[in-house]
Amino acid sequence: MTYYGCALREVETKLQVLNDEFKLGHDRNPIESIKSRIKSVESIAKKLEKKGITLNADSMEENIARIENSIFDIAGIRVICAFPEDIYRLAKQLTSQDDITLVREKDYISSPKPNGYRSLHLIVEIPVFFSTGKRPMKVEVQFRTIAMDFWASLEHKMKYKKNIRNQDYIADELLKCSRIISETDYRMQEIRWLIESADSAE
Ligand code: 0O2
Repeated sequence: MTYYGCALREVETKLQVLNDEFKLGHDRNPIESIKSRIKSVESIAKKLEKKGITLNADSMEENIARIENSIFDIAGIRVICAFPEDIYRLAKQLTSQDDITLVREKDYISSPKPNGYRSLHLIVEIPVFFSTGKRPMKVEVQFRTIAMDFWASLEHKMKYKKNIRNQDYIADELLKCSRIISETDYRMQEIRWLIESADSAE
């Protein structure tokens, strides 16, 4: 877990550098906030169970390798951006750095989940230098806009509520809201372009 904490800090610093650099040239921050978390042991155990992976009680090293090869989001960073274009630019700038390897990409913005969930998920691998040597570590980076984050947080809370009445109606409303939110994100982006082009014409 300590190793994963170190990997999180490395990736978070890279994102903060990109944010500061963009602010210099464009006078605005593309990143609204960054949240990091290490998956709890209980959540790791649940995910292993869901994937049907059992651990071997004899060998600790074998178990760690099994976990690391099947769960890629033990270290997770959520990057909340102002606009959709910021998400894709930051993702490209991060993954094109030569010490970062892109392991997997799931674009739930261009192809949202059937329930309306939208986010860009990257699994990246970064080398972390310890006294014993270099260790490649995987980190999941989730990029989403403020509006997508608002939707995902509410939907996540509701998922854990038991015995909800009108489940179908709620699911339908969530899907509709997800579409409205996406449309608003792109309209706000266009408004920003209009303001910027008016600025440069002055
Ligand atoms: P937590 O508590 O957020 O960590 P895989 O990594 O491929 O084995 P999966 O689930 O296929 O597993 O990965 P995927 O699709 O990249 O999604 C993983 C994470 O995305 C989830 O982590 C959630 O954080 C988020 N997510 C995915 N789908 C939804 C959704 O429909 N609603 C919301 N609110 N969040 C979603 P965990 O491990 O489920 O939980």
